[in-house]
Amino acid sequence: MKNIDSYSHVRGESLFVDDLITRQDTLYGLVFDAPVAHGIIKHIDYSEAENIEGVIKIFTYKDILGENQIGGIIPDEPLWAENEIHFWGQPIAFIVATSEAIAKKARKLIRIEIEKLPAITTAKEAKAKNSFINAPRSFHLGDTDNAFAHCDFIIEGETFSNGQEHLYLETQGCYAVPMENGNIKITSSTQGPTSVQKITARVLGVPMHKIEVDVIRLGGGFGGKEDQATPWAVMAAVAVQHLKKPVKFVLNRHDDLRMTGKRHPYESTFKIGLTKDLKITAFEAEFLQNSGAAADLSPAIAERTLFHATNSYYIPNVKTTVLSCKTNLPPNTAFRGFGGPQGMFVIESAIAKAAHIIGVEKERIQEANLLDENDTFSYGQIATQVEAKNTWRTAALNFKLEKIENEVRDFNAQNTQFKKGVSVMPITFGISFTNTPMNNARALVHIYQDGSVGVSTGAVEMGQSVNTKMLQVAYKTLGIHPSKVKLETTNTTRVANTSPTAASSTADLNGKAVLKACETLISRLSEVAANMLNAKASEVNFKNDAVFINNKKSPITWEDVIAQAMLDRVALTENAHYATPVIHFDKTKEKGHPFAYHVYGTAITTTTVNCLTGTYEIDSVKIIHDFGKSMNLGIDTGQVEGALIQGIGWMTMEEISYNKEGKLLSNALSTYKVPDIFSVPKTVEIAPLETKGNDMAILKSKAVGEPPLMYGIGAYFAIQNAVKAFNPNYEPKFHAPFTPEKVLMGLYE
Ligand code: MTE
Ligand code: LUZ
Ligand code: MOS
Repeated sequence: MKNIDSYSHVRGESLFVDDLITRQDTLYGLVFDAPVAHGIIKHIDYSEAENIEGVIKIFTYKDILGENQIGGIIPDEPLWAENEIHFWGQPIAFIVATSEAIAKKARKLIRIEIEKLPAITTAKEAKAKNSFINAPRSFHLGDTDNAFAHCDFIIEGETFSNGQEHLYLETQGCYAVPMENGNIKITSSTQGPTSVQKITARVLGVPMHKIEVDVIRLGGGFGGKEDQATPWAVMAAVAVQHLKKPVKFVLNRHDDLRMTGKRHPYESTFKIGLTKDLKITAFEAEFLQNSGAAADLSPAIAERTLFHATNSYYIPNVKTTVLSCKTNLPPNTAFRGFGGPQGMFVIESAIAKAAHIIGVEKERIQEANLLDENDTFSYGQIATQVEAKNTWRTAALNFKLEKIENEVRDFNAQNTQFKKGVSVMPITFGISFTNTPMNNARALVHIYQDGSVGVSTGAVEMGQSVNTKMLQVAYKTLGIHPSKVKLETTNTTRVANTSPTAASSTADLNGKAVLKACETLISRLSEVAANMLNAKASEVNFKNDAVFINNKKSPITWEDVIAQAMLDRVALTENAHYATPVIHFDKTKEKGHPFAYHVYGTAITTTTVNCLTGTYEIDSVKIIHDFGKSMNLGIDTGQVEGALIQGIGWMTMEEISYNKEGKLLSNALSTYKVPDIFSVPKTVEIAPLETKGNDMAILKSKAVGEPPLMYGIGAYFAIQNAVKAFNPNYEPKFHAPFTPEKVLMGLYE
């Protein structure tokens, strides 16, 4: 089944926030933000700006009737700065005018005097100055000290992975409209409608029921709208509360790039110990997370770094620590993989360095340490239904890894200007919010009296096609034609108290709720149909828009049963709640069973480096991916492709750059390079692994949104191998992204 939005997308008919028909008295918002990264506000003069014709009001923290506080996990972030500024781009005021152009003109006329303070821009600097978001976290397994004492090889090193801009096609935005009695309806481009509702209520000082949040769909989120869609919606709502007029606020690309956080840059150190037979017996790592100026989701992201610090390997002795370092950058936030990729880059770097020093191929160490059934993760969960070795071996066999390696060797022996490199990248990713209480969802299913169906869930459609999957669950369970099912917008009045659409778990959590609701409706309708046909309810079965008795088609249709149910006064609406069973985690011990299951896979990447220029191409990426039993292979393959390219972008070309003063230099698409059609590997092959599937996954179809991003890490090491093939003096460095500039330096160092 195709994505149900594809027709309206292609015709340009799909609605996003900026497409909404606005009320004629709509006003437009624009943020006035900090022009330095750290400082004390001495004086602000709004008078000139306020005097422009068409400027209605400029809002500051003084206009907040509730709390000036938007922090989610930790209350450490004001909506608008009060006296101190903590990052370049921090919102200070909100200009509301009759047009965007007027608001822009006004913004230029605001005069601000700031006493500058020194800015911290790197995690290392923050650590040196004891500037942290919260206390460090550590995971322990076994005894690393003892294990290192018995190792044949001990290798230490350091790594850096840079941030990443989400670059959702649709920038952040919202439209807030006053309703009666002080109620406000906000249409927001958010992954977290409940967060928007809750934080808006807090800042406005009103109960949550006064705020309705509606989400049609997002033009991409990638984690960037899990927490950071909220401030804009709250600002618009504050203005609505005062002015009683609708306010629309869609950020332009420059403002969005400057004011929003990104993937966290990490500076990390590692120590890895191996025995002669290439078994990794000990691993220690310290991760310095550049959290930015406020917590946002950083503590949860830091936690996931620890969960994925050993990737697909079983290491019996592990000690990992993460420090969320407070700097003067915009608060960094969720981004596909959520700290997992940053952790996995470090263990892969450690293995690469060990391989280089020991003088073996990296793959030999990787393969010797792949996770097996019943191995223990450092957080105490026992690995089951493990497919690490299976995906590795299937990839090696099906894609002829040995042949690829030989061809690369031959090519390199015959060529000097061009060198090829190959890498193998296994992934293991845990599915569930690591914060156990968040693993729940609800669905509201209405069967209308003509037999058509409306489904509401807490899931937000952001291009990942979750609505299509929800529709599949509903029509299959109800036994009706897909055209009878409609997915409603995501709305807090229909489905409340939702977790954000995140952690790749949306289809699992909301899908299980849809399944439950539909099953309850079917059992009720079975009684109705049984009465109509003088049969037993247990003999009734709904299929192809008809009623079957003992699998024999009866003359009664779906519509007939619905009509009878109306006459019998049987409820045609069901609301279901699903909470993931089994999972738990004890933060005091840092042990438990946090994940419903894991997703596995292995990618083989080949690249060609031009050793004259340092430029490179990714020749091919061949992947064996564990989809479980995919409920929609077209959509799931699309997710793997998109995530792979996003991962390659992070590892090779996307270079976020701030200057020493904390000003974003890569502040436009002319200075920030994302993968385009020309940087896509010439060959991408994705094959599903044959497995039994997992019962905790919706219809045994495993979560797919985030895990494949980490295949992109393979590109880094493939390029590194090509550099090694050209320059025998090259000392491997682990400093992503591996841009052509860095490749060139490596080729000639
Ligand atoms: N795919 C598209 N097209 N657009 C997106 O914004 N976000 C990713 C992934 N795939 C995203 C996407 C992220 S970060 C997550 S967590 C998952 O989708 C969320 O959706 P799911 O839980 O339904 O997989
Ligand atoms: N968001 C979150 C996430 O709040 N908790 C998580 O565990 C998570 N994991 C991945 C992506 N987003
Ligand atoms: Mo995805 S980082 O969980 O939004």
